[in-house]
Amino acid sequence: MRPDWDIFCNVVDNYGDIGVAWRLARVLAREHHASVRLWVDDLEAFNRLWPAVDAHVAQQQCEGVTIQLWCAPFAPVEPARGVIEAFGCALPETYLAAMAGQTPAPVWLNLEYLSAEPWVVTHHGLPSPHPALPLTKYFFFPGFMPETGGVLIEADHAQRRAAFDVETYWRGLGLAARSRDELRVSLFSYENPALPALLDAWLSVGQPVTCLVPEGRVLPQLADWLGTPALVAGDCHVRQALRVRVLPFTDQDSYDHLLWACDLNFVRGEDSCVRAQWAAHPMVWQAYPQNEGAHWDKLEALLALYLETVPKAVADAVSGLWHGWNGVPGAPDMATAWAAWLAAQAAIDRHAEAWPARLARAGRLSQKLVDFVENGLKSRAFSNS
Ligand code: TRH
Repeated sequence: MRPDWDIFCNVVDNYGDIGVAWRLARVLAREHHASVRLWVDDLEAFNRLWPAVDAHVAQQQCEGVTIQLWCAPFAPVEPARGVIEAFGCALPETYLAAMAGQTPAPVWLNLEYLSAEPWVVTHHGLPSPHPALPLTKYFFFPGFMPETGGVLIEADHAQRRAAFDVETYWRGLGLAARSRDELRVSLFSYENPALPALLDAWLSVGQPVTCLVPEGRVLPQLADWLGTPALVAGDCHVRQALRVRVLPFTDQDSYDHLLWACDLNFVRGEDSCVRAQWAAHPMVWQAYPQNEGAHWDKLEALLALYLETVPKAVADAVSGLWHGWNGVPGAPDMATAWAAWLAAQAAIDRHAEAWPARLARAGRLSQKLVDFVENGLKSRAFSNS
């Protein structure tokens, strides 16, 4: 039977491409009762964030989704009703030809990267006709405004977060309950020149900080600062009031738990940034670094939106720390930025708690995709009749 969705994902680097594609596939299958095929060219990366996926099996079922290894040559299949190429990965030529042969042709979407930049509103949904085939691709932009494609979220996220028992979580990690003035911080980041200065700032303030670091790219730099040859999951190092603990890279749902438990989350890229916003705790975002500081525009756009309604002193404290962490020219040094952030912490907490209500106004990406495809297929059926 013709599936509802084919999602194509080419894992470029890191985990964001597969992270978004997998989250979307799960939501479409579970909440929209859709039949979903997810084509992924790197099952090893997939297995890291969803260990139930077997990296050695070319076709498998997981969470109601059919997972297919995407490899060349591409065997003929009947294309789905809605076809998503995630982040501009080019579809196989034979698959495109099969799409062109269908009546009605599938609704074909390029799912773009999330951005808060204002131009997203006018670019969302724009068509791009194929140069040779009778097919049109539409640019689908996730975003923070109702006029965009919205953001990814599960319908039951708020209930699950409310039911989450933080003390049980800490016990599961082998940690005692948080002491009164202790800060628990998660740190998911790329290599970052600002890291040593942040750690120095934590040490010099002297407030107890427990820093929980999922395995990944930042570990060599962290090991350098700690003066240890290497770090692996399970390692714990204490320097005065700072405790650094390396966590195993977990599945996506368990990573949410870490975000829900911590007082402050350092996140990066796209998916973890959105999850930290839904977690309703303060966050610091490291934008995916691009040439010539192009990512700083994205950073400014999100800051402008995120801080739209907060008093200037609080906004300055948040943006100072984000700027410092992202190496924005003219940013305050990390010691100054951290002191300002601490001084505004209570107000930042309140803002983070209120933010998901604003975020929800953007609408749910999965629902908007479903509507876009249904409307597209209806109008095609109409014009063919
Ligand atoms: O891994 P990333 O840096 O991905 C990036 C960005 O998406 C960027 O925009 C893109 O251009 C680039 O990839 C190619 O960060 P991101 O987007 O937060 O994705 C990480 C995923 O990993 C996310 O789905 C959460 C998940 N994750 C886990 O499942 N377990 C973990 O322990 C951790 C730390 C993350």
